[in-house]
Amino acid sequence: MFIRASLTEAIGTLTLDQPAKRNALSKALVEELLAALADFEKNEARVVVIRAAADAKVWSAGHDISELPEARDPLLYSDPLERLLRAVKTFPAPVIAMVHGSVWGGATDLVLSCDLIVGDETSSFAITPANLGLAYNTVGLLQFMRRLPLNVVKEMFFTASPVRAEDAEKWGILNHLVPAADLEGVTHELARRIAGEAPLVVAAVKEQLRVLAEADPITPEIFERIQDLRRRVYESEDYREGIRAFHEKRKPVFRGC
Ligand code: YXS
Repeated sequence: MFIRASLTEAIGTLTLDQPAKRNALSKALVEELLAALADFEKNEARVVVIRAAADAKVWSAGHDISELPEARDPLLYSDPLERLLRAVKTFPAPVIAMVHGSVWGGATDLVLSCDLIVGDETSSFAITPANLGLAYNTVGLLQFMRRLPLNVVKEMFFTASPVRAEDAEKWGILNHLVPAADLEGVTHELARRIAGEAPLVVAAVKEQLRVLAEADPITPEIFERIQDLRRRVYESEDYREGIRAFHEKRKPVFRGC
């Protein structure tokens, strides 16, 4: 088991707990999260909290790099991480990310796909395709564009640097930045408050906001241009170098080809 799941007073809690791989979102860990979310839906959870174990320094290291395919689109619609992001966005109740520790890559997309985010002073958020030579996907870019100012999105993607907690609050990644000692209390108070509201209204408003926010008309030409741009990246030697460098635990040398 790579996660722990519990449901108390209509509040579901998912705890990422695979410290040996820094809670990397592997297919196996994601399948457990998806199964737990399905169980929460069946048992009519009114709020879900996603968190890491209390002593984790890394909330999640993002996509499991050892599972990233080479020389083809690394983030297909059917990719486990993409399936998880859609499950969180369509879950019929609010999902709160409770963040203690650093968040990397696709895990930052997961946190931004949650409905509310509460972090403490140890929280940081990085999106790292530029570290790997990886072609990020359109749904993911749109998720960032909807949640953050464009200049902030560009700085995060162009630098792949972690956004520290105070900037995460300033830029709107966090709903609330609280001291680590208060993180669990504040998050659960928020969850309890939501769980006490009319669940049909909360579920309908969440889904209405999702379908309205995702109503992006993309013309066929835009679609094909994006595919062309991404194919050049994921078929590049730089992408292969990025993956190789991670496995060899060294800094990649990107040559722009
Ligand atoms: O060497 P062992 O077997 O002990 O395993 C090491 C790492 O290989 C493993 N690990 C990971 N395995 C698969 N996928 C990962 N993302 C991943 N991250 C870590 O966990 C063991 C401990 O790692 P170590 O020694 O580096 O831990 P640390 O405490 O010194 O450093 C923690 C991190 C998170 C700062 C460091 O592990 C790190 O930088 N990890 C990679 C973070 C990252 O770049 N994630 C992006 C993944 S790609 C993704 O999410 C998107 C597709 S995108 O690229 O677009 O953002």
